[in-house]
Amino acid sequence: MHAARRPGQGERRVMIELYTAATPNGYKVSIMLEELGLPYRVHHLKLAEHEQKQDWYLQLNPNGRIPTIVDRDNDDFVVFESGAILYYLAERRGRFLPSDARRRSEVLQWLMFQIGGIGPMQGQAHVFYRYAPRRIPYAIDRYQRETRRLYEVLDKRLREREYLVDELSIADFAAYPWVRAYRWAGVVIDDLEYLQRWMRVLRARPAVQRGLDVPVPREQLAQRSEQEQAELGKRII
Ligand SMILES: N[C@@H](CCC(=O)N[C@@H](CS)C(=O)NCC(=O)O)C(=O)O
Repeated sequence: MHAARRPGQGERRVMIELYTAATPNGYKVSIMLEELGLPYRVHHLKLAEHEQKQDWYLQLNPNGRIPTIVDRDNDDFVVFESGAILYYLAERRGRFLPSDARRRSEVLQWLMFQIGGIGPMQGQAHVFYRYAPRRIPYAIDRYQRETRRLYEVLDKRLREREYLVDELSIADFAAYPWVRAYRWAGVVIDDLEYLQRWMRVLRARPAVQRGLDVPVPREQLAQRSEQEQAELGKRII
């Protein structure tokens, strides 16, 4: 329900301001907002132009990265760090985070597995495989192998479950935008049958589809060649 995209349809009151870009950490939050059906306004930060390092933004997010939200319905409360944002929104709306203490802990375990594992490792795979000024085979191999190992942990977990923790949760929304970028990391998943099934289930959700079009429609992103995409990445880091 992303207010900025629907100017002609009678402005809905904005509840959440979302500062984001077309990256996995950004998609986690746009997917969550679409799943919740909350009215939000998108602020697209041009990472390659380092808008995320400007003073006004650092006051919202001292880490100078996306995503960040401002909750207009909670005295303009600011939340940064994608995992903390997912958790905050889940608590506020009472969705995608079970109330039962053990289930809730399981969701947090898998959420943190993504935040502390898949994100950093796959992020470095992207850097060394796509953006580094010189090719360092040890680094490429190290981060691709670690990303693949983490995917195998997910695959094993998903063998007996449709979602990471029985019901769809913020743990799925956190992991999916990263895993779907496996090709960009140069990781092969052909034999990870359960991981692929889980990706198909998530991809089939209309709200996930809408979330992936924020802040730039995917058809527009698809017009960029791999080389153009890599050039943009190089300017960010
Ligand atoms: N731990 C942070 C990581 C955020 C992050 O690394 N965001 C990237 C995009 S996916 C970014 O803003 N990069 C711009 C930069 O490094 O300046 C989170 O989960 O929110």
